[in-house]
Amino acid sequence: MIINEGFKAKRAPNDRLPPGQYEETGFPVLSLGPTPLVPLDSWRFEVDGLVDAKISWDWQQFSSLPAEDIVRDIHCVTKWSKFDTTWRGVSMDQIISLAGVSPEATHIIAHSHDGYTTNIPIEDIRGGKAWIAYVFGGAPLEPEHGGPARLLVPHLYFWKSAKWLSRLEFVRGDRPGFWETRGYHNYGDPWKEQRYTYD
Ligand SMILES: Nc1nc2c(c(=O)[nH]1)N[C@H]1C(S)=C(S)[C@@H](COP(=O)(O)O)O[C@H]1N2
Ligand SMILES: [Mo]
Repeated sequence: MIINEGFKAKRAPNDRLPPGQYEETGFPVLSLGPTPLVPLDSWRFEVDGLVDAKISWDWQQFSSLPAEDIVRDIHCVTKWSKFDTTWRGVSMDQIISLAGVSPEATHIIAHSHDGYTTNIPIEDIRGGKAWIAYVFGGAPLEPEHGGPARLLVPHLYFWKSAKWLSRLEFVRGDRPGFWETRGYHNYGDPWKEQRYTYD
C-alpha cells in the first residue's frame, strides 16, 4: 500500500535531502585543475598558526594516529548529495588536542597541494564534525578525490572539504578562501541553502 511506503525508510527522503539537492549514487569529481599526485614518501601535513606546537607529520606518523570510521551524507553545491559515504580518518578533535589551539583562534584555513584554500570556523571542526580522511569505501582515498588525505566536513557544502590537504593554519579572524572570494557563500550550510555569497 502506497500509504506505508514512506515508513520503510528510517527517515523520509526529504529529511536527509537538503533543499534543492538530488540524490547521486555515483561519486562525481570536482577539481579546479589537474589532480596533484603526491607520493606517500614525500607527503607531509602541517598544522601551524595560533597553536602551542606547530606539528609536521610524514605519512607514516600521520597514518599511525588514532583514526575513526565515519559514515555521513555529503552535499555538493552543484546540487548532488550522496548518502552514507564511508570514510576513515583522524578527527580534527585529535589534531586540536595534539597541537593545542590558542583560545584566540577563530578559524582554520585549509591549504592544499593544488593551491586551493578554504576557511572554516573553529566551532565547525570541534566535537566530532570534521576529519582528515584517507580511506574512502574501505580503500585508500583515490587521488582524484583528494588522496592521500583530504579534509571532510560533511555538515557544510563539499567545497569546504579540501582535497590534497597540505596544511591547516589556525588564525584569528576570518579569511575567505578560493571559492569564498569567488561568489560562494562564506559558511555554506546546505540546510539553509547557503550556496552563494548573499544567500
Ligand atoms: N584542493 C582542492 N580541494 C577541493 C576542490 C579543489 O578543486 N581543490 N574542489 C572542491 C569542490 S568545489 C568540491 S564540490 C569537492 C569535490 O570533491 P570530489 O571531487 O571528491 O567529489 O572538493 C572540494 N575540494
Ligand atoms: Mo563544488
